[in-house]
Amino acid sequence: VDKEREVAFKKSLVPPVQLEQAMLFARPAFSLSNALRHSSSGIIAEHKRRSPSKAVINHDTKVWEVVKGYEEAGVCGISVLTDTPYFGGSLEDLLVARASVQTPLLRKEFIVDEYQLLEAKAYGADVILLIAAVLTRQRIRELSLFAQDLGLEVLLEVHNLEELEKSLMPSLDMLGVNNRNLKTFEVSLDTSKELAAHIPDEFVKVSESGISDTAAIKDLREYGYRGFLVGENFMKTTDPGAAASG
Ligand code: IGP
Repeated sequence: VDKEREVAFKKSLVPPVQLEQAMLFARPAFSLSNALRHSSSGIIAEHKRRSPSKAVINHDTKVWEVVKGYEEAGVCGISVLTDTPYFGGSLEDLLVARASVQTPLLRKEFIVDEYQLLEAKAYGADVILLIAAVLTRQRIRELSLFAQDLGLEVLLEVHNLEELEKSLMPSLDMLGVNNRNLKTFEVSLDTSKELAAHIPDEFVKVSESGISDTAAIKDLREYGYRGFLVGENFMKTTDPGAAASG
């Protein structure tokens, strides 16, 4: 049954050549890593309706309203969840975001295949996420080189030293430390603090998850972080854009 399902799924996909012909495929990407290097805020704000750890975060606001609000708040980048089963997002959300703002966009997704990178490009992303916990070093290399060829930047996410050491390679642009353990959902900013010294300077350091106030950002900045990925704390309000400008 699994095999049948896989075949049916593959048949339902848009052929790669068609993705490459999408209008957005030809546009030059915005650089998130440069935006972070030159910004004093460093905020990457996320569009997130729900998550495995919190059933409902925000089902009321529209994608375009949220991302426009974020852009007006002056964020460096916007992360758009495209995963449906766990986060209730979609590629359509990414497309709407792309039509609404000129800010670098991250496709937030569990990426395991080159096809998803073609999708990311065709739907207007500038940056893709690779999660070290679910990829071998070989796959990280292949996927990041493929992304680079498409003109997409790569944010590589780690949660511990082992994942970090296995992942370091020149084809990555940004190193993200996830403060949330994806298995236990436990959040601790100490994860970012402990790993900071092990991340070489050529990578822009990003701290992800559980960031709830400016004091935390100030603290993380001392450890060399230039990017701060914030989802829930903005999305749980009725006006995420206003929360991001606060
Ligand atoms: C945002 P938070 O705690 O501010 O809502 O976290 C972001 O870091 C989180 O959504 C995230 C994520 C991920 C989601 C980090 N890595 C990987 C899905 C997959």
